[in-house]
Amino acid sequence: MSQNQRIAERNERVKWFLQDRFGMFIHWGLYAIPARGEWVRNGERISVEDYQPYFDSFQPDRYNPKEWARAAKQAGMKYAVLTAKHHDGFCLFDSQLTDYKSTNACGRDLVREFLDAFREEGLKVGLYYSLIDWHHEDYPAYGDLHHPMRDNSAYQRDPKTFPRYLEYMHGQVRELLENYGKLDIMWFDFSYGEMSGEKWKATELVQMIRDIQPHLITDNRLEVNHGRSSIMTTDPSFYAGDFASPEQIIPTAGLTDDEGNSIPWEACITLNNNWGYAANDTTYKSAATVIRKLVECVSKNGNLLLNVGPNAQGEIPAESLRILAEVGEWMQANGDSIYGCVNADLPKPDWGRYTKKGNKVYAHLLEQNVGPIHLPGLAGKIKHARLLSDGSEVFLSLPWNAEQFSVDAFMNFGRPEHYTYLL
Ligand code: FUL
Repeated sequence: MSQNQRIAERNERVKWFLQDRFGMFIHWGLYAIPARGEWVRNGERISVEDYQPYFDSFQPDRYNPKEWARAAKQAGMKYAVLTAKHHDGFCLFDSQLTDYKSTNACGRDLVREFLDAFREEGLKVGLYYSLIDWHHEDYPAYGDLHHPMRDNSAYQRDPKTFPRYLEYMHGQVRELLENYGKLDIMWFDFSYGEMSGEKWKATELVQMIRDIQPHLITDNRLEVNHGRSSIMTTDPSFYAGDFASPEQIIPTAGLTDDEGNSIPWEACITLNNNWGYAANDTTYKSAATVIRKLVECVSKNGNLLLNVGPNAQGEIPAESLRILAEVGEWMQANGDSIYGCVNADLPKPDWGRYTKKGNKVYAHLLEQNVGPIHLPGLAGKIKHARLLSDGSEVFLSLPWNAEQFSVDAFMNFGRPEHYTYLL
């Protein structure tokens, strides 16, 4: 298959993804109990034995994924990705290949319940699957790579049996593909050092995906690590995935391939400073900040996957829900400027950003009190301008064909700080 054909097939697969633009990332697992983030076991060098009590006492009685799904939908999100297995190796699904799974801990297949609930709300569904596994005895000690864990003998594993781990890992991906209905995304995480690509038997893995669920899209981390997640390989075999996955950053100018063509990408960003639940982390982003980030992603042809970290009871933290609801209010009124929108191919205005759909340009005024608004690149092209949220006309102090108009009139109405103008 030629490179062009591969790109054409990828473009076909990612159509819905580029349309949907906004998704929910959910990091949930045993680490919600210590409540210090999902890296706690590695970061604090907790041995397998000392981590075991979290498995023994994991009873998320308030887990009601229907509520999660409603919160995501109301926020304007169109898809969601749940950690089926994070680096600690705990499986939130009923794998036949391990005992280290939620059905043994709390008697529930958390992944199946998640999938049922989100599909019922009409959302697309994805599963995060960690390539790294700190629990599996055939997985090399992660400390051999870039973490001090190698000094901890209780933690270390003999890496000689790595092929067995690969069988396990491929087997689990097969279980997810075969036993859980139609999935929309497999979100692999992550490669590092020489552990990338064929070290994971990535070609085989992706072939299995194509054979079982050909429509399904994957991120690029079978090939790259989280620091390099904005990069898409130019490897002609293309197993690296369908979209790039920049982490906690929004690429300055979007992402392109070697030929300068835009590639699909999704920035994954936390709502506070942690992926997994962290009880003391109150550094939440405001709804306005989330909206800005979403607009910025879309204005550069990207998606936003916004993370929440449910607690050990199975609830999304109240503050996260509050922010999501506020984002949802904005999306309710302004979603047209997000879904299916792309880069407007206009100079970036200093007051905000443009997004675009067909012959409509959405002007997102992100700064307050900026005075007369200049519309770079739009001189003579505007037929009319409306406030997207209610359709009212935008008062223009200058003729339609001018490059600037005044929005002072809107500043005094006590409307939210973020306006979307439909031009
Ligand atoms: C990283 C992981 O190590 C983090 O825990 C988190 O899952 C993030 C999305 O990817 O690489």
